[in-house]
Amino acid sequence: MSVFGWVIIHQRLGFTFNWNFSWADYKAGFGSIDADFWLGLERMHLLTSSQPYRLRVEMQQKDTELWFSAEYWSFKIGDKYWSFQIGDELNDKYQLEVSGYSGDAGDSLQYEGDWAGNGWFNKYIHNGMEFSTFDHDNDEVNFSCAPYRAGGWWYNSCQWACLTCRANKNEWYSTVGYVVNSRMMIKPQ
Ligand SMILES: [Ca+2]
Repeated sequence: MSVFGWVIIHQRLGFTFNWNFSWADYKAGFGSIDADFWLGLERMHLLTSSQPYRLRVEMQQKDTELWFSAEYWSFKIGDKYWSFQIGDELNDKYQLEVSGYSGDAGDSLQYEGDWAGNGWFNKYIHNGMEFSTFDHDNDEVNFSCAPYRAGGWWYNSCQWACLTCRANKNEWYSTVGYVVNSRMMIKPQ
């Protein structure tokens, strides 16, 4: 579904939906467009590898119910080997590539800091991460983030932002914090 050229790729309405789906489900998509929804990684990849897309993320802060947004001028799913034109599920695990942030939500997909003071710089950057689900661990820690967070996502170690995680891990940590409702949408540049 698209609204004024924006294609909805993710929608979350509260905490009743269980996002803990398999790799095959995240690949194919699930849910319904008027409720909780995931377009599917393969379609995201096919769209964003056919022409340049931008990404808009809208999220409602849990405590205040205020809405915030983040836009990325460039958004691609899976093009690690694009120059060889074989980028796909098999080779790049639906790797996330975003750049060109603007907005009032904070750039939580590219947080490079060391919030815990333990030297874990760059351990929370989602940009460049492969996708992980409970049955496909492609994250950067020695355990598996997805089953622990109860949702598939582009985890690093594990996350600074996640919009498919269980209630007390569903967050856009820079500026917004915990998120109750969210949408991700893309549009050709
Ligand atoms: Ca792991």
